[in-house]
Amino acid sequence: MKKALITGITGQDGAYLAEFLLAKGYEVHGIKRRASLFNTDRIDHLYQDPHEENRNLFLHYGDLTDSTNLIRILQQVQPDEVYNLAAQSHVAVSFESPEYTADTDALGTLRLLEGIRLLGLENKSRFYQASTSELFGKVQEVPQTEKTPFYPRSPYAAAKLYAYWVTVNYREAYGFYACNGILFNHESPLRGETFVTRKITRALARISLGLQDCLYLGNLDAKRDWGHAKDYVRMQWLMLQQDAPDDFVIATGKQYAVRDFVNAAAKELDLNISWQGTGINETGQDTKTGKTIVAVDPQYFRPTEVETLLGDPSKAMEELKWKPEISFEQMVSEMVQKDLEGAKKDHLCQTHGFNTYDHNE
Ligand code: NDP
Ligand code: GDR
Repeated sequence: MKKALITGITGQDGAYLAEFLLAKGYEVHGIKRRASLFNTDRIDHLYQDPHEENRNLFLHYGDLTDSTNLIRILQQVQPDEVYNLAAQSHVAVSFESPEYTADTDALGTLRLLEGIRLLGLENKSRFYQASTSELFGKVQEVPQTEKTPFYPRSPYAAAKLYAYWVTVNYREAYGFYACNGILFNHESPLRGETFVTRKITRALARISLGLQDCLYLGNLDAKRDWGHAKDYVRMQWLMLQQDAPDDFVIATGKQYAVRDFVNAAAKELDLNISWQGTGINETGQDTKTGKTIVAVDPQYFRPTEVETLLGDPSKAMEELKWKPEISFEQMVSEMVQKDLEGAKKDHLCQTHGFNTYDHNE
């Protein structure tokens, strides 16, 4: 039975990847940060009681900023595959916490690689690094491929740039089987609530039931190549199953603006939005009620923005025989329907006199 170690198992990709690997018969080990709450919502359906026999999912407390515990876990698990998904992954937050972002996303990657090397596991443990389209930042070429030059535009992207290159370096210097997946944005109902897609689907579902008045967003013109997380974790595994390690762009090759995403999510809820104004004065009205349900709030603008990203996944398609199976429309629909379920529960509580609380971030 193969053993996989996933950092960031409590995150969106970690949850999908754990499910995927368990279905393939892996013994899965995940690193989870100590928090004051359980914080395992995304993997609770996979959880197995520690007293159960024949368990195949194990959680270990740890943190990418603590090399001693990373080394201990690596030594204990002796993984065949390490998926480094843990990160302070929010671009806007990285401007607020740049040092922590660098410590986790850049040095955290180094700590893991060095741990593998110190333990002499470089010939055993294949390594996947969660690299990102944010590396392209201020894009130098359209569409972006594995050969497009990088130009990071945030402390997050700069930290991930270090992680990208140190992964390449350990491959070249010490013969690691180490790969970078340069993944473009990927979403799902498990996406964190403060990323733009999930923020939109949650808010519009709540607005459709009268639980919220308005959705406040930043740059509506930003364009992204959005895929589904389920399709992308399959690719993370595929990269570690080849004869030789390499780096791959994973994308859909299609691009939409944030405004397009809002329109697609609204359509799924039978809402129709008419847009007026431009820039910070742009608003979206519900055509049935005339009420403003989308507005721009400049607090969501970033000091430096990545305006447009569009990936070319040809290499992955040709060499790994990968192609995305879930369309943009299917993904939006799945996210909206899941958030509508949650909103309906809140609505039911409220109509029976119970308070529910929500964040509008
Ligand atoms: P999430 O933000 O959903 O999950 C991040 C995970 O990392 C969580 O489990 C989080 O734990 C954990 N984590 C954060 N800081 C630390 C730390 N210091 N030590 C240990 N664990 C930590 O991200 P995604 O699942 O969306 O993304 C997975 C990876 O892929 C990330 O590295 C991200 O940067 C990268 N990526 C994501 C893309 C996307 O579109 N989703 C695209 C390209 C790259 P906790 O639950 O406790 O917060
Ligand atoms: P991104 O994702 O920065 O691309 O990073 P996010 O969803 O946060 O932003 C996408 C674009 O939407 C614009 N935007 C807003 N973003 C947020 N979060 N909230 C808003 O209100 C809002 N309004 C407009 C942003 O300015 C941006 O242009 C994600 C993360 O998962 C990274 O970890 C990953 O590396 C990249 O995708 C690829």
